Formats: sequence, structure tokens, C-alpha cells
Amino acid sequence: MTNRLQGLIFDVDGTLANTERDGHRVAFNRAFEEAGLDWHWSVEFYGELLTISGGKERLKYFLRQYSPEFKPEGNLADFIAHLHQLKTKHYLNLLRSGTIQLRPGTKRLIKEARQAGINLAIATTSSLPNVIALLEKYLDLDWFEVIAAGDIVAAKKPAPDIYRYVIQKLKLPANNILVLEDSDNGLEAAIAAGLKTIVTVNNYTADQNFSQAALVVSDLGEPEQPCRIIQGDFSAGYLNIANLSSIINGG
Ligand code: XBP
Ligand code: MG
Repeated sequence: MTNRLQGLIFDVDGTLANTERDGHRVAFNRAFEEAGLDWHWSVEFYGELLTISGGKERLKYFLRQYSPEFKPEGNLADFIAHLHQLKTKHYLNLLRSGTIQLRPGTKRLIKEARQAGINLAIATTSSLPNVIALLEKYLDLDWFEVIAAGDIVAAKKPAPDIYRYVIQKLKLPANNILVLEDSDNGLEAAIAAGLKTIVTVNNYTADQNFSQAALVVSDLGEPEQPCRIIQGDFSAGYLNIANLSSIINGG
């Protein structure tokens, strides 16, 4: 029985755009400065913290692992929530300034999918305001049937919850859906939800284990800017609806 490509689910951070190093990381550091904290997350150190999905969860992990002696005024949850609100404010300012651009092939593939009548969705650990700002700046919110972000589910990636939520909202068979991800956490979440997944790596995730991915490439590629094949049986220079339809059938 052949599977027909009916849905594409995009992760956001690291997949639609390289938002982490020059976006979220810088926003965290500006929030620390605004809050009078002497913390600074370097590019390299942030890569270690990225093993934890979710900005609030990442802050909590950082405090527990690296500053256990730190005692905020009031309770920890309120302190983290406030700091994360500052960070999101700085991230939105960075996004609006044009610091972050979409990755190669993302807008082209999304427009091709729309022309082919394929349903589009977002499944991200990032907070909803961040996602809305990115989609409004470079794409169109109306293009996406489902936008699932941040705290909409209790357990974040690598838990499958957000992907299970999107499958349920799309009302499509999981076998007819492909996922675009960038990280091992994201791949683990999608696979656990029963979804075939293509990974486009970035500087933070290039050395992670993607053995369960259907294909691993440097990016989605463009006709005049071919992608690099990292893992999988694929010879085209860029991903399009035709070769994605072949991939969903194990081609
Ligand atoms: C990546 C994440 C997010 C961002 C920070 O999300 O883990 O938490 O790093 O965003 P994904 P917030 O790859 O699933 O798009 O601070 O808003 O959580
Ligand atoms: Mg990601």
C-alpha cells in the first residue's frame, strides 16, 4: 500500500531558521544583563544547554547544574518565568530586526506544498509568540493548519506529545505525514509519534545521532544551491514535493 504525502510538519528552531546561536542565546544573555545577573552563555556552552528543550526548562537545568547555590528572591518558578519573559521580549526584538533569516529551501518547499494541496503544520518547543513573529515576518500564518508551540503540551521534545497533538489536529494518517527536524530531541519525538523524519543539520546538531532519520542533509537545498547529503539514499540537490513523496514510500 503506497503512502500519499498529505502533510508536512516543520520544527522551527534550527529547521525553519537558525534561531539558536544568534537569536535565543543572545536574548538569554540580554535578559540576564537586564535582570542584573552576571551570567553569560557562550556559543559553546549554549550548545550543551540545548540538550534541554524549552527555554524555561533550560534555565531551570542551568541553575540546578551550574548555579545550585543561587537563591532568587521569591520562588524559583516565578523567577524563571519572569526571566523567560524578559528573554522572549529580547528575542522578538532580535527577530524583528532581521538578525535571523529562513534557512535555504524552506520558503520554496512550503510554497510548493501549498500548491500541491499538502497540509502544513508547526511543531515546536519554542514559545508561541516567537513562532508567530517568525511566521508573520517571513511566511504567512494562514498557510499552517496547525501551529503547536511551547507549553501547549505538558512534556516537551524528546517526548512525542507535540507531534501526537499535531497528528490529531491534522486528522491525517501518520504514514502520510513527513516531519522536518534539526535535532536528536526533535527526531526522537517525531519517531516516537510514528512519523517519518528528514533532518537538516546545523552547527549545534551536526554530530548528533540521526540513525532513525529517513534522510539527513545539510539543508533543504535550492536548485542553484544544492544541499549536502549526510545520510540516506538521495541524489537530488534539493528537496521538493516529488522527492518527498518518494521518500514517504521508502524510495
Ligand atoms: C527549540 C527549543 C526552544 C528554543 C527557545 O525548539 O528548544 O526552547 O531553544 O525557545 P524547536 P523558548 O527546535 O522544537 O523549535 O525560550 O521560547 O522555549
Ligand atoms: Mg529544532
